[in-house]
Amino acid sequence: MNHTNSLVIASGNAGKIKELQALLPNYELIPQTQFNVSEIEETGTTFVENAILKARHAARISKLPAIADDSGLVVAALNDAPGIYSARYAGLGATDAENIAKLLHVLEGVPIAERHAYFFCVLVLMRHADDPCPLIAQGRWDGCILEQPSGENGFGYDPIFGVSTHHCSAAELPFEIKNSLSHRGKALMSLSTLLSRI
Ligand code: ITT
Repeated sequence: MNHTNSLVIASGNAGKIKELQALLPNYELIPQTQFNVSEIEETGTTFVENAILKARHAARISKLPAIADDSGLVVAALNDAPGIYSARYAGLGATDAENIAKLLHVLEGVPIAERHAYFFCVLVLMRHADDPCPLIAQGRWDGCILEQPSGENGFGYDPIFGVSTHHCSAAELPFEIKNSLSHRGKALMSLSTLLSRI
């Protein structure tokens, strides 16, 4: 296989991989499983640390440039939880539905005016495992936590993330519209600027 313009994507999340591939049409994103890269424990305390851990691990094992996405939902009324623990909010291996149910439960009775939240995404691109200058980009998408899930598109917390500009949930947005508004789309724009400089 010719690996020019190929990047190993250090993720096991199919929703993320689909969005990132659409946002990076000039690159072929190769899932890390094709190189037998196992999921690494996310021991960092910030999105940046965890994204670096994931990208470095994938680059080390695949011996190719790797890109990682660490992202999550930050809820003001919950002291910024679930944050970096978004994927495992309802426990290790929790499904999206279980994470959503837990979040709705802990926010029960909290009025809409106090349900502000934002998605945050950090993308890290490492040219090799010992890259001393990884490219790091971030993006944020502000919204609120709805009282009930709505919509079928997207993944994760999309059904309960209210998009005030479009008066719907993120899961009701068409794929391209979500990518044009989202934390991931914004991080990718910023990463593309960094890439164009090297
Ligand atoms: P990888 O580490 O393998 O990439 P992961 O799902 O464990 O997959 P994270 O640790 O970065 O990834 O956790 C991100 C979680 O945040 C994800 O599982 C969703 O629950 C949530 N999330 C991130 N971006 C989202 C989006 O665009 N829409 C909905 N939920 C999102």
